Amino acid sequence: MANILKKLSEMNDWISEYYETSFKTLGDSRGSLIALEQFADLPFELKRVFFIYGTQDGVSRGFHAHKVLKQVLVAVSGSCVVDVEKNGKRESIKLDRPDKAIYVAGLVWHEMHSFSPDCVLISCASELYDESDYIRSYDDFKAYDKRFHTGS
Ligand code: T46
Repeated sequence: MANILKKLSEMNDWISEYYETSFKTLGDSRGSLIALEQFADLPFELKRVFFIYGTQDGVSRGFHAHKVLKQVLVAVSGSCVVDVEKNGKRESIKLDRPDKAIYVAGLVWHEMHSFSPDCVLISCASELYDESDYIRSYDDFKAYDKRFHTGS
């Protein structure tokens, strides 16, 4: 475990975090357009895009952290709330505009809830799908998070 944590720590050293971000909207009389380019708007090489939609009323999703994967989440339609937790601090961020997003690095616990019926939540991700990158146990996440921050 120590070796894995050292590697994760090195890989995530300056990006192991989350933050709100916004995209430049290109618009004219016809309407709006947002373009996302890797490295410019997404702080990583883009390897996968997936979207969540048709979420049933009262459903919450997520409940995991990733070891390595980084992603940018944006509700291109409707709204939802993303709870993020890192280093013992938990925050709720509402995504309700196509130009508002959250960057979520590895080792950040995240839960999504309060989906509006028309919500389409898009994730631009830095990795291909790999179940072994998921930390789905909250207790395991707390152990990773504690060791990541204390180094022990
Ligand atoms: C994340 C949040 C924001 C695949 O086979 N390929 C994929 O690319 C994805 C994303 C999922 N799956 C499978 C894995 C599960 O059997 O689809 C099923 C549902 O995935 P999951 O329960 O992980 O969905 P969420 O909404 O809890 O989490 C998803 C992403 O999996 C995750 O990476 O960060 O959205």
